[in-house]
Parts: sequence; C-alpha cells; structure tokens
Amino acid sequence: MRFLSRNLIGHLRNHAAKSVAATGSVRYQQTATKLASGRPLIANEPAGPAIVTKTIPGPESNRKLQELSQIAETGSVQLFVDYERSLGNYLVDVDGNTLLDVYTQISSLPLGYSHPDLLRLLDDPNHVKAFINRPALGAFPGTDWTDRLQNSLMAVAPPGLRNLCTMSCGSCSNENAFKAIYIWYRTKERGGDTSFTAEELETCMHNQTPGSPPYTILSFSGAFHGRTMGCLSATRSKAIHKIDIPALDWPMANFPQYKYPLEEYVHENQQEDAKCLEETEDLIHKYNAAGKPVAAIVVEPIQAEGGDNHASPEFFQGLQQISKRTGAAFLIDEVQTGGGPTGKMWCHEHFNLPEAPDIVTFSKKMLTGGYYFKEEFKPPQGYRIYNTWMGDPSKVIMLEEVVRVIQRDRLLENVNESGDVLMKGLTTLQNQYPQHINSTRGRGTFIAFDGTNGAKRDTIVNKLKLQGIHSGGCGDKSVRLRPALIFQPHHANIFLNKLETVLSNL
Ligand code: PSZ
Repeated sequence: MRFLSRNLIGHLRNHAAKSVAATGSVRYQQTATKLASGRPLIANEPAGPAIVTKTIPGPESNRKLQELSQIAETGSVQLFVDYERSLGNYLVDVDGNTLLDVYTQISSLPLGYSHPDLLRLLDDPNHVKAFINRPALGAFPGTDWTDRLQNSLMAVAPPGLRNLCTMSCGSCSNENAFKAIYIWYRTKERGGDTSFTAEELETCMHNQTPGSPPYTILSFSGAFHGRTMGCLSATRSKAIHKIDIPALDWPMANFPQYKYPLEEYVHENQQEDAKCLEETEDLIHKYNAAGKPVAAIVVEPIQAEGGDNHASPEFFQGLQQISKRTGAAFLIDEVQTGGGPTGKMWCHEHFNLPEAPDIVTFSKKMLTGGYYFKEEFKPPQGYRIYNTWMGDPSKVIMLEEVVRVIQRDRLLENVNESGDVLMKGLTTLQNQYPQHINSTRGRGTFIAFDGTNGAKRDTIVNKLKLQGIHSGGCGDKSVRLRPALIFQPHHANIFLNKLETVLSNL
C-alpha cells in the first residue's frame, strides 16, 4: 500500500511522541523504510543535494547580483535560480548547486518546481489562449470562468463558505476582505438599508465621516497580514516592515505565547489563552467606546512571519465567540497556512470551530489570491470590490490541476506522513542538542524550531545551505520548514541527516 491509513498515522504520531525521549540516537533511515510511501512522486528528481561551490551564493550568483543591483534594490536577494533545471523538491542555482528546498519560494509552490502535470497543461492550445489573454475578470469573465472556479477554488472551499472573490496576491486579498467587512459593518449599522445619504456621498470625497467611517481592525502582536497601506496597520511582526510609513490607529492584542513542551505546561498555557482573550475583548470595547468601532478581528491560524507561533483550538474558538458578542467580523488569514501544508486544506479546520469563520483569505499555494466569504459579506452593490484583473484565469487553470494532483496523489496524507517523520526527528535532535535548538512545533510539514538565539539560528540556516538544504528563518530565532506538498518521507530523512551534520559540528 502506498500510503498509510489515517488511523495508522494517528497511531504512529502518538507512538512517536512517547518514544522520542527514550531514543538515544537518531536513525532516520530506519524510519524511512517503515514509513516511506512507495515510489517517488516526481520522476527523475535528483537523488539528493549536491554542492559545487565553496560559498552560497556562488560566483555566478554574485556576478548577476552585481548586474541587477545597477538597476534595482537587491538587499533581499539571496541567490539566482536556474528554473530550467530546478525540479520537484530541488532548486538548482545558477552556479549549479542542487539544494533540497524546504522553503519553496516563501511557501508558495504547492507541487514544487516544474511539476510534469502542470507542464502538460501548456500542450492544450485552449490553455495557451488563456495564458496570453488576461481578462479584466470583474467585467469580462470568459466562457468557462464559473466552471473553472467550481473545479478549483470551490472544490476545496473551507466548510461552510460558498462565496468567493479572486484577487492577485495575499496583501490585496486582505485589503479587499477588509473593505468587504467595512461595507458589511456599515450596512448593519444602517439597519440593512443599502442606500447612501447625500452627506455620506459628499463627505467620503473628503475622507471625512460619516462617508468615511473611522472603523478599525484588531490584529495581534507578531501578526503579518501584508505590507500595503491598509494591511500594514494590521501587521506587527517587524519594525522594518512598518518604519516611515503612516499607519492607522488600530488595536493590537497580545497573541498567546506558549511554554514548550506543551504537555508540561497545560495549565500555564490555558491561563495565557484566557489572558489574551480577555485583553482582546476589552480592547474591542475600548475602541468601540472611543468612536473607533472594531469591524473585524484578523488572525493567522499559525503566525508565520512572526515566528511560527501556535495557539490552541480553544483560543480560536474564543475569538469567534468574541466576534459574535461584539459584532466584529472574524477573518482568518490563511495566505501562508492554506492549501494543504498543515495536513488539512485549511489550517482552521484543525480548530473545530462551531461554524465557519466569516472570511478566509488565501494566496501562495493557492496560486491565485482571493477570499472565501459568507453570503452576508457580498456587497449590496456592484463595483465596490473591484480592480483591473481581479485574479488571473491562467493561475486558476493551474490550480485546477493542482487540486486534481493533490487528490490523485493523496498529497495531504503525504504531508501528514512526512510531517510525522520531521517532527519525530526534530524532537530527537532537540533532545540531543539542547544547547543549539529547541521548541519544535508544527502541523503537517508546516514546522519550525528555534535556535538558542538569533545568531545561532542564522548560523544553522547558513550551514544548512552549504549542506544543500535551503530553509528559511522567521521571527527572532526560528528556522521554518515550508516544503511543497510533494515533500516525501525520504526528503525528510535527507533534511534530518544534514541538520544533524550541522548541529554536531557547531
Ligand atoms: O517579507 C514579506 O513581505 C513576506 S515574507 C512572507 C510573506 C510576506 N507572507 C505573505 C503574507 C502572509 O504570510 C500572510 C499570513 N498574510 C498576508 C501575506 C501577504 O501576502 P503577499 O506577500 O502575497 O502580499
């Protein structure tokens, strides 16, 4: 059998958790033979990483960086990639280094590089037309647009959400979700009346109330919701994102900060939840009373840029209750968590919410941006949530294929299986090298661990690269893993062995 059943995986996960502390040494190959799911998902993928330069970036990357920096700001460029040669889980750089990519373009490649089923799409001449004729979808959708949406985004919609708006990236999905929420909130305040007064129409042209109401969005310490002018006021992860940019006076509540390992600090972490929930509700009342009504609570199911901070299902259930009590919408930002990396299509499906969130935003692994919403968030007039492209049919055609491959190759099961191998191996390594790493946490393959400090984290990420592993940092001292959905247990074992090499030589 190629994949283990869900029950068996559940069993193995429990077993892994119990036996980790007792396992003295790391034996990843043994785990591999037990769990590896048959044939590789990508034919002709490299057998492993191969490093050919002394430094990464190598000389060719540095030369190209020099060229590009003549015309562009390149402070964030890490290396130049040969996308012709990159395949599956392996990124090949312009110096010919082959790296196992557990970061995958900031978590945005569902099927890795050059997946054969995606390449085949371009053999169909109808698809070629869709790739070269980019419509203004809000005005001129194509013949098959509704079918395409049904077969892609709607086929994997979060339970309970049957409405959809497509956009181009994560930030513009959040921006427009905020707008849909303001329109909903104002319509509620008007008692459902969908007309505007002359004063509202006049004052909005001067950015004044009542036409431009002073609504706010509550977000959390450590949150990342994008860098555009509205989203940035909800983003709280790093000062470099925000410095020098005017911001709105929006409330920020503390996101829970748990003590690890979780099973040793159940009581403390429950108290932490209660404290943060109380603060959230108090802040909403305070802002409402000050004439800055809180129209929405926005939250990531796992804070990603802020350092892979997790919160309990009870915390998210509590937030939903607060949103009901205060009349604020409950917006879950699944831009980074959505599309399968946590082992479910949507991370909030892990939280047993009694009903769907009001809005769920997505981008990255979903290839197109956008948001799902409850019917009541559909604006009462057209042309209010709108821009030129409103997404891109070529991305939706690709997503249709991605959804088909996820189902055909049972990639969510693969994610859970590979995630188990990673969690078990990382837990063993953190027990073996507590002077270097700790706090392994994650769902599916959406996993992070901490270096003992920021400098140690940076050293680990850099040394991993020279071992042929491309990982990423997040927060102050975390290493994050964001492999594609085609990352299999044998890739996990390669990663763990390379990490052990790095840790044992620190
Ligand atoms: O430094 C950056 O700008 C980065 S690095 C990773 C992201 C941004 N993630 C984007 C992101 C996200 O993780 C969440 C939870 N919400 C919104 C966004 C914004 O998406 P984009 O980048 O597509 O605008």
